[in-house]
Amino acid sequence: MVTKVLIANRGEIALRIQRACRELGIQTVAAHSTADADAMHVRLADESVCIGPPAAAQSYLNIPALITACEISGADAIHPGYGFLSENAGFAEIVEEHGLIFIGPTAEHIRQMGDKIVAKETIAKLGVPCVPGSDGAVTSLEAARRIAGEIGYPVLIKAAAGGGGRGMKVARSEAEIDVAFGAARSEAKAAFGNDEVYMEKYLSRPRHIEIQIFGDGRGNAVHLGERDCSLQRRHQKVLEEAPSPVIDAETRARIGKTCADAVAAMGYRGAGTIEFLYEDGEFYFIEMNTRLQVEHPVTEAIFGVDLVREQIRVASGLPLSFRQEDLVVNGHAIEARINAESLPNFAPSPGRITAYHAPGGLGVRMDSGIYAGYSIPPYYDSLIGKLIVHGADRETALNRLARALSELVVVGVDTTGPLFMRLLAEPEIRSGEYNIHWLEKFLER
Ligand code: MV4
Repeated sequence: MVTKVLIANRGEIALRIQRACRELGIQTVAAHSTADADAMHVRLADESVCIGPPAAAQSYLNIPALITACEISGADAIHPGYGFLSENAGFAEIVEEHGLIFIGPTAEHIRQMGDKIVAKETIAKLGVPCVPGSDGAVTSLEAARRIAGEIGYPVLIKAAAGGGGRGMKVARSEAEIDVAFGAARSEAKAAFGNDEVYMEKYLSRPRHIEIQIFGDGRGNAVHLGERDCSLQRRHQKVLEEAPSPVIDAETRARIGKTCADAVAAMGYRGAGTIEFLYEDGEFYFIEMNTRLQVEHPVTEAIFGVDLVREQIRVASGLPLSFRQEDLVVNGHAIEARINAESLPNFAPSPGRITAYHAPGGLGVRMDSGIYAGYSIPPYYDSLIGKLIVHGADRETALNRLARALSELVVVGVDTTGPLFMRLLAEPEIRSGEYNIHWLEKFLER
């Protein structure tokens, strides 16, 4: 087992990783920027090392500083959390070249899934259903027009280096293909320095359903069901739940097995998420994420497992502590992302928190690094906490979320907390009848 983990992240996820380490008897090192010297995870860590100034490029993304911090502190492993360097194959490679353990998949698997064309080709070959589309990259307007004609309009042009919705363009008819293709390529070039694009049939009203998988790196893998992450705004998830209101046990077992078998065949190590669009009862693969995700706690709640613990175990060469047959869904969980943002525009709201009270009680988990007197720095993501509720069924979880929200107090900055009370009053949220466009339409009214 690793003995000392350097946490190359901040905020609630740094604290989350630290908690798993402490329960395993592993020492922790908080690598932090100057802006995060007062952060809760830094205060609670066994050791801390300042790795640079506030700008992420000079601190949380500063690879030499992180490697040096391991050398100074004697850390033998790095947990990257999510965002920052978590899906940077070059970083994973450098970590290993320095004799350290990267708590995540191999650099090769990260690289493979980072290229969305390679990812789709790899995953399709392993029997996972994909969105109909181009066979690889689309390199000319003529090819784009021909392929769009074959798959049928509307089509979506996506960046190979993309993900998370950047560099995507819809063409609703042949008249739009020229502009869409050109715009997708130039946006991709500007955003990623790579203008390679591919094409898919555009699904007009899908849900976003993702399957949590876990591999031991030795050809064994399990799935931990799905999360429904359809409630998003500008490609930022707002509320996630598990299980999905529209997936039954038989469907979960079938798509779950397809995913687990695929990643087992790859020899995948660690946590991963296979993202699907789900429309008219069919799953269509879109991307695979090779990191721990923000919304992992809803999966932890319904399966009663600690995913960070498992990440550390498999990175240390230990087997997974559960088998597929041990993984049984228990009840329903919902996560509400609490961002320091002002409604209705979701404008960042950094500043000093003067008072804070976290909700608690049965089935309530608040993952946050904030405290009364803490100043939220303006340099990073606005996520300041995640409120996760768990209950025997969806109705219980929804009511528990309302109850927990009524206890949450954050004074000094605005948060997205009040949004969830309004969402919980919506009949389509109560019934689970929403898709990826529902939230943005709701926010327009
Ligand atoms: C799609 C799609 C419709 N059809 N692909 C957006 C982010 C990226 N991960 C994939 N995305 C989409 N891909 C096809 N073929 C619609 C989206 C999409 C979306 C997906 C998930 C959650 C929210 C979304 C919001 C807008 C568009």
